[in-house]
Amino acid sequence: MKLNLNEHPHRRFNILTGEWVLVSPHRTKRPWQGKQEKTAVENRPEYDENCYLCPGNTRANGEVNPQYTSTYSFTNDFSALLPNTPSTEINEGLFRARGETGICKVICFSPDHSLTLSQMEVTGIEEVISIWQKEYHELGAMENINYVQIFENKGALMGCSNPHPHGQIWAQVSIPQEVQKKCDFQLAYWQENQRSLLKDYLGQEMEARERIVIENDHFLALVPFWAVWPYEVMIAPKRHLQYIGQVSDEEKSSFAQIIKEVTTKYDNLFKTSFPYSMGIHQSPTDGQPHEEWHFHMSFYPPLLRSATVKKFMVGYEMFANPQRDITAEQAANTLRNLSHKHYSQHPN
Ligand code: H2U
Repeated sequence: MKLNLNEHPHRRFNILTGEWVLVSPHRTKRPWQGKQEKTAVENRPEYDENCYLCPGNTRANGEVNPQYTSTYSFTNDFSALLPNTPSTEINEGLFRARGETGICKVICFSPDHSLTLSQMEVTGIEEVISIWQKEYHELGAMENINYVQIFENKGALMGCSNPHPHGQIWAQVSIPQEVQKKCDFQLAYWQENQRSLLKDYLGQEMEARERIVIENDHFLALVPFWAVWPYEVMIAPKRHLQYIGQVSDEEKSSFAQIIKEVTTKYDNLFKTSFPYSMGIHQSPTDGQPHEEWHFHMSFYPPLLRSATVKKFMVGYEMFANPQRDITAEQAANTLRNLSHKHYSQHPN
């Protein structure tokens, strides 16, 4: 019997990490008697005098933010990584540890407290991309910074501490393990084929056209074949770019546009300010050429069925490997068919 990816339980391979996800499409009809949470209706002011990130306000450590009018970055007052940590090792039998140096920054996307990426103008998102480029360049040029991780936690559900539109950057001497996996798989493919693994994958997706959510002149947004989170999306450039600094001004506009459209579709899916963790994976800043790298941005959103019902990574996922019910193709189809106009402006 031929395997039918819409019916039969199967495993899918993540070509970037070497990990597998169990897909159980036959379970999508199972009854739900789980937790139902209440949706909080958010109506935020443009300025909040109690927000640590609004322009002109005093932060938790007593520093005052400038009256910034576009984006603003500062060193995290409670940084998880510090620049002056001893880089020595401890090897005591089976107890191993190593000092880790790094720098953590907070990036305010806009002075307007009420906005999220989906509600910002495309030109405002272009400014966010510009500050990511600048920070990647400046931090990456520093001694002992071999990787620059740009990310955003959005929504209280993801542990975000403040609704003001912002993200973070953690830059450090080690290459984090998620990134290292992608380094290894992309390098192996590059050495074997002299081509980019992710660019070849995007080519195959453009032929299949089953998982593409949005395509514009320079970027694709798709639900990866191996997606773990129900509505996971990857945004990647069509051109083989190793890092965000190589995005041209023309491409930046396409990038900003596709970020706005993906986040708008997300909000429209369950008519809520959609929570997610977003991260950009790109070439390390360790001085190596890294031609194998193809940069990409991934959104991992926890919601499954509604604004209140989320997917839990528990049980089998914790002890065996990730599992999903709705297929990547079903999720892509749902997202593709959603409006690219924000529901708050079109209540019906
Ligand atoms: P999250 O919302 O993703 O937690 O990010 C907010 C970061 O902002 C968090 O890491 C920092 C926190 O340490 N922060 C400051 O650096 N100064 C402040 O006054 C408040 C929050």
